[in-house]
Amino acid sequence: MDDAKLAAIVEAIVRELKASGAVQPSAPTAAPAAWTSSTPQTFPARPSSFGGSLAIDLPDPTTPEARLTPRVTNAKDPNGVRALMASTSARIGVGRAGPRYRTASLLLFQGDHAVTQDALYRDVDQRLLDEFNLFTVQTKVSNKQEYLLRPDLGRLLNDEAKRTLNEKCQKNVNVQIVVGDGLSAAAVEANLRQMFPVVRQGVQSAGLTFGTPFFVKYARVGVMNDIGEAIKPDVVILLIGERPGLGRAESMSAYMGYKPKYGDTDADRDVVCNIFENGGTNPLEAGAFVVQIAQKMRQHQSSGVKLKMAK
Ligand code: B12
Repeated sequence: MDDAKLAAIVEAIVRELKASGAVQPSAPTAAPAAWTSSTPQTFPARPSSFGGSLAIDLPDPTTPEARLTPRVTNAKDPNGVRALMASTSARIGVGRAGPRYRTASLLLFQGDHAVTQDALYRDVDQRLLDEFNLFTVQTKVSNKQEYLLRPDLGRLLNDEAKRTLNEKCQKNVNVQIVVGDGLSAAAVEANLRQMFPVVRQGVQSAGLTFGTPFFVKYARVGVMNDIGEAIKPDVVILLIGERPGLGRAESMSAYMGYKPKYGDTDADRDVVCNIFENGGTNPLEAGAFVVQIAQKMRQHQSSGVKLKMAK
């Protein structure tokens, strides 16, 4: 369906909703105050691309206040419920409406799900890649849909990528850093700026050679093998977006391997995971940590399970 048809359908639905009184056309109002479950409000109208403006009589379920509002009715210890909710990102204290979720819980769930979809389907901002002079090569995947359906293709560089790496990259380096989109563009955007310079500086001040960095589009972890074969580095560090959790899209991992080659599996790799600020592995610390691991890999000439056995 093309955009014009879609717009016409949406416009018709909006007209119907307005006619039925389900949504009210209105002029913009002041910004909403903090929301609590007991204070129904009308929210400022957003300009609509269909002419006029809409006010949907629902509070934003994703604000910190809304997230931490207990939905349990008649709790014996309301403050206790609040404290428990504040102590975890798990969805607790959601209460119920009969056998179902309350509308606010359902909307929050859907809002968080949308965040994960955005992170997954979006491309990493080209300006960020330019900032670090990362040129792009691609796996054998040709679009996002295929990326999701064919993880095997995301583990293989396409022929052009192999030629490009051969032309542009320094070979036989001590440490090769690679950035991959993986399952979250948001994760790369949230952490690369902090982590990349720490790794580069750490590698260089350890007296090791730092390979020509690049970006792999539609990357899976296993693509490290092809990279190892193409560049022959001692250690590959692949910074890649992790599968987003509900509402948490900015978590990045550093997967690492010693002299990765065809046939290597995850048993030959190590991972520093959950890299994000405020609650995860801080990206600056993660940068220093992966340099240490790279040094250990070189020292013991192994990675993954073999490295664990060697230590
Ligand atoms: C999906 C997932 C899996 C899936 C992978 C299936 C698949 N083909 O995608 C399954 C369920 C098989 C799995 C298994 C394991 N996993 Co896992 N997994 C994850 C998860 C939720 C997301 C990973 C991701 O997004 N990767 C990025 C995408 C782009 O990679 P991908 O190419 O699509 O998939 C590869 C990686 O996910 C990799 N992988 C997955 N888990 C692990 C663990 C290790 C140690 C390594 C080296 C690789 C690896 O395997 C996939 C195939 O190559 C993370 C959580 C997180 N916060 O990252 C945990 C996570 C990475 N897994 C973890 C662990 C411990 C394991 C197991 C060792 C558990 C066990 N005791 O059996 C096994 C090891 C499996 C292996 N491959 O050797 C830990 C790693 C902790 C650490 N720092 O060592 C994490 C961080 C979860 C956690 N918080 O504890 N895992």
